[in-house]
This record gives sequence, C-alpha cells and structure tokens, in this order.
Amino acid sequence: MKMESEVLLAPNLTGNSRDASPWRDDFPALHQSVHGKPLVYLDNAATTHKPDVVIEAEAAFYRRDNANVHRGVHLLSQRATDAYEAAREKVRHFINAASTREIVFVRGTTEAINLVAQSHARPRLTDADNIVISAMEHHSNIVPWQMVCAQTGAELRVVPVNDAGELDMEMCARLIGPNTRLVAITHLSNALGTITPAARIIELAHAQGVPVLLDGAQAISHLGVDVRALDCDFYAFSGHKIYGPTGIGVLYGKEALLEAMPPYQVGGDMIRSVTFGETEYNELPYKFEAGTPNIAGAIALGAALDYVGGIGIAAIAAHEHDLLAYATGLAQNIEGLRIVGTAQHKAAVLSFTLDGVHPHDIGTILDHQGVAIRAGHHCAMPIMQRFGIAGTARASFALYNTRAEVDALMAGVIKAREMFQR
Ligand code: 7TS
Repeated sequence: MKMESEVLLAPNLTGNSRDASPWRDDFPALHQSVHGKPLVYLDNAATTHKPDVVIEAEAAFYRRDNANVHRGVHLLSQRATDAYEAAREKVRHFINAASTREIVFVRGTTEAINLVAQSHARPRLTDADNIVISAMEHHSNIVPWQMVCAQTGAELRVVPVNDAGELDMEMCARLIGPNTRLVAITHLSNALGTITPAARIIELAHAQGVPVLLDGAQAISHLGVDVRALDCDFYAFSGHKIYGPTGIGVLYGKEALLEAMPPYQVGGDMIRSVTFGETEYNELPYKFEAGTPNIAGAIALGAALDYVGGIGIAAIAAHEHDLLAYATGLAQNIEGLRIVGTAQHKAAVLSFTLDGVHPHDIGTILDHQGVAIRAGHHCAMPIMQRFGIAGTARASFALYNTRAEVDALMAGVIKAREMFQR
C-alpha cells in the first residue's frame, strides 16, 4: 500500500515544467542547507530574500559613492544625492504616483502608518470622530490608530470579516459615516492571504469625503499597485518584503494631503531655515525625512523595484498563483488540516491549523526538514481571536518558490501529523 505522502506527491515526480522558478538562481541565500536539508524558504510574508542585484547595489554604494545626501558640494555627495533621488523616482514609477514629492522614504510600513496617524489624523480628530479599520489588520495598522484614538477621544471602528476571511462590505459601508476621518485597511492580509476590495472601499469612503490609507506591506510584491488608478490617499509598504533591504520603506501620500500635514519628526534635512525664534520647514518630501536617511537602503530598494519591474508583477503573480493553487489542493487532502482564510480572492499565503498539533510544533518539525514557515498569530491577534484560534502555521510564497518546495512542505506537515497521532 502506498503511503499517503507518496500518493499526495505523485503528480510532481514527473518533473512538471511548472516546477521551477527561472529566477531562483538570482538569490544566493536560497542555496544552502539547514539541519542537513536543502533550505525551503516559505516565510516570505515576514521578509523576502534578496537577489544579487540588490546586495550589489547596497555594497556598491558603500564601496564607491558613500557620502551624505543633500548637503555636500563635493562629488561623492552629489553622486549619493543623485542615486538617492533616482531611487525615489523608481518608487514613483513603480506605484505610478504623480510626483516624487509624494514619495517619502521611511523605515517601513509601521513607521509610515505611525506618521499618518500622528501627522494627518491626530490634528483632525475630536471625540466626535472615528477611524475605520478592519478585523484582519496587522498590529501595525491597529495600534497606531488605537493610540491616536486614545489621544483624541475618537472611536476606532472595525469592519468585521466573514468565515472565509472576506470583509463584510455591507458593514464597511455602514461604518464609514460623516464623522469618519480616515479608513485604514490592508490591501492584502498577511495572516489570511485575503486580497481586499480596495477600489470599492475607496469609492465608499470618497463618497463621504473620507481619505483612505492602504497598508501595502504584503500587496506590493504580489499585486500590481497603481496608486492613481486606485485613487488611494496614502499607501504604505516596506522594502524588505519586496526583495529589498530592511530599514527602508515608503509612504505615498497625495501631495495636497502631505502638504497640509505637519512634520512627524524634526531635526536635520527637513528644515529650510532655523533661528531660535522659528523654523521654516523644507518642501515635500524632505519635510518628512528628518535626519540622515537610509541612503544605501533606498538605493538598494530602487534596485529591487528594477528587478521586480524587469520580471513584471503579472508574471510573478501568475507563478505565485500556481503555487498557492497547488498548495491549497494538496492541503485540502490532508486529514485534520484546516485552511484559515478561504477568500475568493487570495494571494501568496496559506495559513492552516492541524488537529492535535500546535502551530509551533508544526513549525519546529518543518524546520528540521529544512522548511521555514511562520507559526503563531502573525502580529494579527484580533483575526486569530475572530477564528477562535491562538495561531496558525503559515506558508507564504515568493517568485523563487517551486512546486517541489510545496511538496516538501506538505510532506513535513504529514510527518508532523503522523508524529503527533502516535
Ligand atoms: N502590515 C502588514 C500587512 C504586514 O504584513 C506587516 C509585516 C506590517 C504591516 C509591518 O511591516 P514592517 O515592515 O513595518 O514590520 N508582516 C509580517 C508578517 O506577516 N510576519 O512578519 C512580519
């Protein structure tokens, strides 16, 4: 009799042509063993690996151009400034913003959202107002709003999700009212993989004159993001989730909104003139970039966006869609496995529980098979509470993953179940 794992994995042993990623060799860190097994990296929602072009771009800056930006008359400073500003243009182009004045370099999604909460929302909020978020937000898109609500007495309203992990759009329409000052919603859920109906949410909010922030931490590397087509007011993402470095990210904001906002942090590089009597702030986007920025990080993020743009998000999305569909099909055949997040529109994330096996045990057993996943609440505790669970095991896909890696994941899951059923 065949073992269940053999039956499950049989389709792939034929050497399916889709079982490959033409981009895999671009990523040096993927070619290693962990615990004596080839690394299968399926924790891409936490952070992606970096291609050589990104690593080289960062190293080249330090080897050749290293200098501070926007201040030196010397050649290296001019080269550093040119490269930093060229990276800003690459970001603008990648998300189709109207102007580089709308592209603020920050540390990442978390900082971008805090900036909007404190600089845009806080001065506008009273105890009669509210902010609308959803039940499937990452803590980074919950806690900044909780804090600004505590500071102002405003109410935090939460759009519920259904059992599939889809937003309740009827409730969404009802919760956005005349006293709503901002809607802040994820574009793609890190915990469930749900793609939210961002365009529809923006339409609903704009009908009431309410601006919308999209948390694009996950969406940026999986969906094509066109901020002008979406007509979102703010868009936040992190470089490290789109094959770029950690410590660099982007806040996009419509120029008129950014113009009306006070600086978030103050100090060097964001001023035009200072006397002890008063300070005149610099123009956009520098008003929001206090202190020496992550110059090398921005340049390397630019290289990452060039890399992704060169492949094309459509090709990446098709590859990842194939992996997710393949993984979902296999997962549905594993006894005791429950997929958490079964929205009609999903990308790149397979979250699941396994009867009788704690997610951390799944993660540990998989790690010993060389398979890296994340286990736990994924910094989205409220959505775990919504599903009545403490956490899930989560596999998340990137452009370099293969069907063979999905097979390794499923073989590990079956092994975990067999170990715990004994
Ligand atoms: N928003 C979403 C939807 C995220 O997935 C994350 C990080 C953040 C915000 C915060 O991004 P940061 O770069 O500022 O930290 N998500 C995850 C994750 O799913 N596993 O580790 C980090």
